[in-house]
Amino acid sequence: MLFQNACIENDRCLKDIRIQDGKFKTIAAGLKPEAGEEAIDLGGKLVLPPFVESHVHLDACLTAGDPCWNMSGTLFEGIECWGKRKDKLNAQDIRDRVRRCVKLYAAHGCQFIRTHVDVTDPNLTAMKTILDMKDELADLAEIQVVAFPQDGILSFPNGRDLMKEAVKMGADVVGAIPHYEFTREYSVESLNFAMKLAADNDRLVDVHCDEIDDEASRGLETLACRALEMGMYDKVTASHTTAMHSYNNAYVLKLMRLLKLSRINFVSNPLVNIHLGGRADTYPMRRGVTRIRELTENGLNVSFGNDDIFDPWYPMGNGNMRDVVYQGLNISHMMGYEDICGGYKFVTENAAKTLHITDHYGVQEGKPANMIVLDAPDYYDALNNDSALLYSVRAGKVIVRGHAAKTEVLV
Ligand code: 17E
Ligand code: FE2
Repeated sequence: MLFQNACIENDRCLKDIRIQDGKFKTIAAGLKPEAGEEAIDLGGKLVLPPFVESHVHLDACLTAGDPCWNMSGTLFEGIECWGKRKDKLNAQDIRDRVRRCVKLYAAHGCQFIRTHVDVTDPNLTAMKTILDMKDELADLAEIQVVAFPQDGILSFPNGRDLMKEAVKMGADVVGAIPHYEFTREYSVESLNFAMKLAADNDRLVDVHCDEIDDEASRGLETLACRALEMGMYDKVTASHTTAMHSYNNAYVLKLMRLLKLSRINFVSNPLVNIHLGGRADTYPMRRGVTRIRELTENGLNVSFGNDDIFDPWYPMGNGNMRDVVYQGLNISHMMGYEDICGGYKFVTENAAKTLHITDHYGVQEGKPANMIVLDAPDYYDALNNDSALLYSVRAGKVIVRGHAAKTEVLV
């Protein structure tokens, strides 16, 4: 199969992409279809590697309002609502919602998903079910599962054992939630526990870290310090880090040295962080989004996630990665020309680094033929117009075919 005249990642020198046996065979200018080869002329449309969702809670997806709506818009009321919904979880309910949600992502060109799954459930129903679904969803997306202790590791009965059990069952990544533990001591101990569990079992780490507008929430320094001392480096990810928005600059100056040495990844969830953040403020009202620009300028790897798709924490979401980029760039004052053109990297290569999938990710010869085509000449235009997805190709097969939206002005 041959895709002709592709603008690969904003490159104005158009290329042709030959796919064979599920892989990118040749990427070069001037390729001609061979006898019997299907050819599609893209006419200069934008080709990107597929989008990567680096942070979402699939176990809770599509449950907003069931059994109650989050009226205050706080993280804590979200956790309360989810606690009530958790009682009703069963395998069929999870399977239906997760499949629908992964299809929503697929329809928007997303083929790789890291999902946090709550393990503060003595039955581990969601963990079992979602691990079980990985194979059957593989045609649509590669799913990576985080053992996420929503109610805490030390602050929840048998929290440590549930984490260990989830890892034994096959969770790919170890989570933690230091800012939600009962005490600062528990917070530190929970991070030590999570890091050791990951190191002992050769797993990645992704912590819900300091997701609170409390400038005294300092889980991040502990996490980064352990990542450095244990040589875990970029196997470790700090999600949210919204407290960093409220840290004083003198502290951030000192902290940045450790962060750079630690080489950990960051995930920001711009839509959800601004929605849940600042809820205890009057005016001025904080944004509650981590220091995306500063981290990026210091060479740290930052990606963006949706966090929620229509659930107790966020009442919207349809799997469109464009929205998180648009919101993320706006909130973090990254609206310079170059920032906008390169904005897709927050949901492509940066996220791929966080998930440790770069060995099989990217539009490059020899790699699995996974790519998307957007109805735009470049990413600036795609972002501004929320351009339609024309194709999503996975393992050399077109799995989604889209069409340009058409509106006519009649006067
Ligand atoms: N749980 C949590 O602790 N924080 C979040 N942002 C979500 C769930 C979505
Ligand atoms: Fe989250």
